[in-house]
Amino acid sequence: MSNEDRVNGNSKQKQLDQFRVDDTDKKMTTNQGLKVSGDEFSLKAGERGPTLMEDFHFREKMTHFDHERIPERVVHARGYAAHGEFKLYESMKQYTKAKFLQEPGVTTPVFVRFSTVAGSRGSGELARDVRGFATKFYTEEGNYDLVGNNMPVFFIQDAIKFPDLIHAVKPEPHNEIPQAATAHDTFWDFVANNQESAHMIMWAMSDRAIPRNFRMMEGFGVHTFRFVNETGNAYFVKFHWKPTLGAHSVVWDEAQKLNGKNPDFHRTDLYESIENGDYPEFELGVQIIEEADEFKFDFDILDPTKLWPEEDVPVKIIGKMTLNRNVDNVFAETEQVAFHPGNVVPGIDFTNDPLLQGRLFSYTDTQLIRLGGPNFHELPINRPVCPFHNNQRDGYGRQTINYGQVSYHNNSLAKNTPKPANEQEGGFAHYQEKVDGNKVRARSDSFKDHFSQAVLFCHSMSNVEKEHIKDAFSFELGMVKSKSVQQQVVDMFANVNLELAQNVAENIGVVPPESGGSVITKTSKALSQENMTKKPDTRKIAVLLADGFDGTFVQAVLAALKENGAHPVVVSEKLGIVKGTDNTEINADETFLTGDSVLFDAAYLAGGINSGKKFKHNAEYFVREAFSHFKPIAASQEGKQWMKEFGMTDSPGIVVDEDMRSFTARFVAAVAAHRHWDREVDER
Ligand code: HDE
Repeated sequence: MSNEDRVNGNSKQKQLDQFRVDDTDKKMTTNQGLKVSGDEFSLKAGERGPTLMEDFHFREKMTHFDHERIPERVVHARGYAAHGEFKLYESMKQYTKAKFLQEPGVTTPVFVRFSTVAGSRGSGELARDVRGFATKFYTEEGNYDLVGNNMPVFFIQDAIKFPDLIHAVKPEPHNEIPQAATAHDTFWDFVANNQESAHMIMWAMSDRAIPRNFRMMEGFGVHTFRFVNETGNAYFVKFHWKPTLGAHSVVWDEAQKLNGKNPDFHRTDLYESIENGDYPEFELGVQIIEEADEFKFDFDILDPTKLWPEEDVPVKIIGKMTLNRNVDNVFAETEQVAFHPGNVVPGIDFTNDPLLQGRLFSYTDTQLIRLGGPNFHELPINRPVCPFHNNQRDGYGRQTINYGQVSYHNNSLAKNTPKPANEQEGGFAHYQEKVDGNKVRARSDSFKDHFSQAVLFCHSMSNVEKEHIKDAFSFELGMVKSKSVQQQVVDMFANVNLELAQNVAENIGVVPPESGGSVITKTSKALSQENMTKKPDTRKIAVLLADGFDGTFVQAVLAALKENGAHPVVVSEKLGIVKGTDNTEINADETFLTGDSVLFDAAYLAGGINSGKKFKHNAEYFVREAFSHFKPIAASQEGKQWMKEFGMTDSPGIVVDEDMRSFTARFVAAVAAHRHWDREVDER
C-alpha cells in the first residue's frame, strides 16, 4: 500500500495532511512570510561592528530557537510512535455500544506511542523497565485512548502513591544517579516498604522488562474497565494487545551492551520495520466478566496489582492493529501527543479501581504544564476526526475561530446551542453504578493479599525465566548500598519463593531468610514467553562474509532466509563489494565496527578462503558473543572449520550441516526459536 492510498483511506491522515508542510525547493521566509535575503550573517554596523537590534530576522530565528524545548513527560519521557489502523474481526455489540467495535471489517485510525517509564528523554532504550503502550483510536465518536503498559499489573493500588513511587524510581535527588535504572537504594526501599508492589516487581525482574523490540511485546490496559451495551447492561473488561510475532526479550548482558552500541535500538527497529513494510501487528483481546460474577474470584477484580488468569477468563481476540506509517516529525506528533485514560467513547466506561480513578485527574493536568495551556486538544495529532463544539474559549495558542456572540449555556440567542446530546443522539452517559459508603481514607480488605499472584507468576515461569529473575534480583540488589534495604527486600520475597530469596541473599551477602514460601501451586501458561508464537519473520541475521566465500552456497542461504521473512545483513571488514566464487559479488552493509553481534538475532559465519587473520579474530569475537547470548549460529565453509576450533559445534542452535537443504531448514528453525537456552554458557 502506498503512502497515498493509506492517506486516502484514513480520516486521521487526511486531517493531518492539512498541516503537513514540505519546505523543499521553497524560498526562505520569516514567520511573517517575508522572503529573507541572507541567513548566515547578522545585520551589523560595519563588517566588524556590533549587531543591530533592527535585525528582525536574527531576533525571530534566535527567539524561536531559545523557546524550542518543552518539559519532558514526568514519566514515560523516552518514547517513539507510529500511525496505523485498527480493524475489527468480530462485533462486540453484545457487550458494548462503542461504534468502532460494532461492524466487523470497520477500520479506525490509530496512533501508538511506546515508551520507557523512568528514564529521561535521551536515555538508553534497553533499560530494565516497564514499557508504555499507549493507543489513541480516532473514532467517529471522538478519541478513545487505551493508555496501557507491557505488563498487566502495577506497582501500587492507589493513585495517591504514584508521586512516591516515581520519586523513588527516578535518579536520586541529591546526586541525580542513576539514570533510567531501578537498581538503586530508593527504589528498593520503596518496594520493601510498599509490599503491594510484589507482583509487579516479579514482572519487572523478568525478561518482560527487556523486550527485543516494541513489535514483540504484549500490551495491557491494566485496569478493569467497563463495557456498556445498547440496552445499558455492563460487563467488566480487561484489554490485551497480542503481537502476531509473539513476545520476546533480550538477555540482560545484551541489554546493557545495546545501550552503548545503539541507545536508539528500539526506535530504530520500529522505524525501519515500518519503512521496510514489516508492519508491526497486534491483535486486540478482551477478557470479560459478567457483573454478577464480580465477587467470584479469590482476588478483587478492581485491584490493579492482580491479573485475571487467561485460563480462568479467556482472552477473546476481536481485531487487529497494524502500524503502517512513521511520523513525519517527532516533535509535532510523538512529543505533542497527549494521551488520557479518561478519553472514552459511549460504551466504554470506568470502574472504581483507585489507581484508574486517580489517573483520570493526572493526565489532563500534566498536559497543561507540558504543552503550555488548555488548547493542546487542537494540536493536529490530538484533534479528533469528528467535529467538536462547546463553549470553551481562548487560552494560549487558541486556533479555532468560533463564530458569534454566544459562548455560554443556556442561551436563547443561539437557540440554546451547542446543546447536550441525549443517549440516543450519542451523548455519553456515565454508567449509573450504585455507590454507597462513608468517606474514608482506607484500603479495602479485599486488596490486602500482595503475594498470591506474585507466586502464580513465579511458578508459571520456565526454568530459564526463573534463573533470569534470580539474576535480575541479584544485580539490582547488588547495586543497592544499604544492607538494611537489601535484607528487607530479600525477607519480603521469601513470601513469594523461599529458594529465590535465599539464593539472592547469598549472592548479595545478606542473611538468607529461613522461612517463607507459599502453598499456592497454580500456574498460568499464558504468563511465560516460552509458550508464545515463534517465527523467523523480520529477524535480523548477521552474515559474516570475507572474499572467496562459496558463492552458490551463500546465495542459496541468503535466499532461503529472505523467503522465510528474515533479513540477512552482510557484515565484513570493509563496506562495499565482497567477492565470492562463481563470480558472486555481495555488498557488505556493515563492518565489524558498526555491526556488533548484539544488534542481531542470529549469525551466519561463512568467511571465505581469502579471510585474513583479522577477519577471523573479529568473527570469533562476534560469534562468541552471539553464542553467550544464546543466539542461533550457522556456519559453512571456513566458518565451519573455525566453529570447530572455537569448540562451538556441539551446542543447541548451532547449525553446521553439509547438505544445503537441511542446512537452511535447520537454520531457519533455529532462528524462529529465538534463543537456545539449553546451551551451556557462562551467562553474565
Ligand atoms: Fe501513567 N502517566 N500514570 N500509567 N502513563 C503518564 O501522562 C499516572 C499508569 C502510562 O506515551 C503521564 O502524558 C498516574 C498505569 C503511559 O504519552 C502522567 C498513575 C499505566 C504513559 C501519568 C499512572 C500508565 C503514561 C506523564 C497512577 C498503565 C505515556 C505524561 C495512578 C495502565 C503516555 C503524560 C504517552 C504517562 C500519570 C499509572 C501508562 C503524569 C498518576 C497503571 C503509557 O499523567
